[in-house]
Amino acid sequence: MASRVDAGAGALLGTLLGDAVGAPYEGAGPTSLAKAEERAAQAVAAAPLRYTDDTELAIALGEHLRAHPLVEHGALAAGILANLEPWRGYGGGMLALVDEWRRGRPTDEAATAVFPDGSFGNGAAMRIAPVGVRWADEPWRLADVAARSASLTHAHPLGVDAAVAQATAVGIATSRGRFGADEVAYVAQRAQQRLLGELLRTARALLADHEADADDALVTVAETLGTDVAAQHSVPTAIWAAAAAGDVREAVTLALALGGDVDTIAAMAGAIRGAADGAASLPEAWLAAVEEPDRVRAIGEALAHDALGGEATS
Ligand code: F2R
Ligand code: MG
Ligand code: MG
Repeated sequence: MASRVDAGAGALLGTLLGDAVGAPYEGAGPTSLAKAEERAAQAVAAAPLRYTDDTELAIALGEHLRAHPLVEHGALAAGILANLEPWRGYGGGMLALVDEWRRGRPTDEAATAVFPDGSFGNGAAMRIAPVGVRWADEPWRLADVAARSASLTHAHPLGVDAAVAQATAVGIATSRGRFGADEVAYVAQRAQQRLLGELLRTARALLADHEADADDALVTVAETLGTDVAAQHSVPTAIWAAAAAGDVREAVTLALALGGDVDTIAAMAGAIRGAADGAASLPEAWLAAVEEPDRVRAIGEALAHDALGGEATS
């Protein structure tokens, strides 16, 4: 089993690798595993690989959690604004929301200014790995902090609950050092929203049919769970991919084969698998190809240290 510090680094670096290797193929249709492996190799060969909003927001949240382990909306919004580079490819609702913050709108009002019932995009879930690392040993606090992080930008009940599910997956992968069918069942049991719980249970059932080289089964997964930007679809799909894969490289390759919101599904699956297997399991060639691996690794390691007894101030 990976050390806790290595698991923390693995979760954050898994986010970065999945995002950066998947980004060139965001929006692509499903493809074979063989083609997906080719695509991953092509992406890595085109180094330096840029990360997108998924990692930029995970960095902002991770840095925020060092000072505010329980999440403070005003400070998190300020951290997101300070870090934000719009060219990295943000959701339209997210960009409209940050404009509301810039205009001085209170964060609780801004959360429902763009979509009256809040966003159910996967933006809160894709950035949540730092919460899973920081609160891996305290599942109730983990859920509470993940929900507070999500509700700043993705206030729809499905946007919040899917972010909690993704954080729970990273947390259980961190504390158990594994992520398989039992862990998917654990995450599904904790879902509050009926639709999300059903899709997570379906993801668990689909694992029983998965064979490592079966392209037809992948099409079934993509069609049954969904690969679009809605959190209730892409989070169960990422959780399936993490449990079906043997390591981060395979999880990212599965996301490439599934198609759709590839960078985000790969980032979320990569975070879970990276937490389970640790940073030592990550492909060196991929780490050498991506932007800012040292900064991202340091955040994951620091959060793991905090979880093991560092200062918690608010
Ligand atoms: N935005 C992208 N990719 C497109 C641009 C990439 C291109 N390469 C470029 O550089 O321009 N990817 C990123 O966005 C996704 C995360 O989005 P997030 O943060 O959740 O944004 P948003 O806008 O809140 O939600 C996304 C869309 O979902 C629909 N939606 C959400 N809530 C809704 C509601 N209550 N009612 C109706 N529709 C709702 C809307 O269409 C939102 O725009 C990730 O893929 C990330 O990689
Ligand atoms: Mg993205
Ligand atoms: Mg995406």
